[in-house]
Amino acid sequence: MKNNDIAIVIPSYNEVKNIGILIKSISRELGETKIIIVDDSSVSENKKLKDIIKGKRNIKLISRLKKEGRGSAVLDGFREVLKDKNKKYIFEMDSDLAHDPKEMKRFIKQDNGGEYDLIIGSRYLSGSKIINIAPSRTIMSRIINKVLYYWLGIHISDHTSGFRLYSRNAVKFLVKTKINSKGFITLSETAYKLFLSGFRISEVPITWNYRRYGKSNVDNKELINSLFFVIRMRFEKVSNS
Ligand SMILES: Nc1nc2c(ncn2[C@@H]2O[C@H](COP(=O)(O)OP(=O)(O)OP(=O)(O)O)[C@@H](O)[C@H]2O)c(=O)[nH]1
Ligand SMILES: [Mg+2]
Repeated sequence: MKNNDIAIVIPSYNEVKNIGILIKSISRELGETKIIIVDDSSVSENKKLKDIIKGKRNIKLISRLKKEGRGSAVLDGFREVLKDKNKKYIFEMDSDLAHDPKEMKRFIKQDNGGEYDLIIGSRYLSGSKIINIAPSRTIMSRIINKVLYYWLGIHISDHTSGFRLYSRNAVKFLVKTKINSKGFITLSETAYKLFLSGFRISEVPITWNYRRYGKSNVDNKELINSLFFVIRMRFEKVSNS
């Protein structure tokens, strides 16, 4: 895998403090790899972001200026990636420093030059670590993940991790598929739809850090709504794709 084959899609909402640190650490790991930031912050926050990335030709900023959900942001990023025919491997990661670019090598190694269509960075494998995160948050996440494991019959340990590596084929499939959710639960919907269509899925252990700055975008209401969404999802299967 050459660095020129890789693109990284990063959703962001009020992450100005984190993004500068993140892009430096990505460039330490992968050099001047293509980065697509899909930002939903307000005009003033977005302007600060523009200043941070000024002059960096490998970074493309898509400014939506309205909070439209993590999932829909990543899909917009995917559409942008596909414009460049060279990009064969597409990472997705959070912008709050929860995901460490140093771990990208592990995904690349696991993929072994294209063995998988989706590799999920899992918080729940042996070798995974969760740092500085309140037990109540992890318990809720674990409950959702257990429900998904049995209910959807897709045997992965972490359906809602936003640190992932996709093949170009998987990304092409996802932008053509009807995706019904918009928030973090899109992560489960995309994994499920790839699974139902026979794409090759695997996981690697990751370390999940609590966000360095800023505040969470997920509230209890979204968590509960997401749980009902995935429960209904099984009945819809691929009929709407
Ligand atoms: N573009 C865009 N990005 C979003 C939106 N909601 C969340 N994000 C980004 O998606 C990533 C995950 O959101 P977080 O708020 O960190 O959710 P979380 O990781 O479950 O929660 P905490 O880390 O506890 O805050 C972060 O990088 C956010 O900036 C959104 O509506 N639009
Ligand atoms: Mg986070």
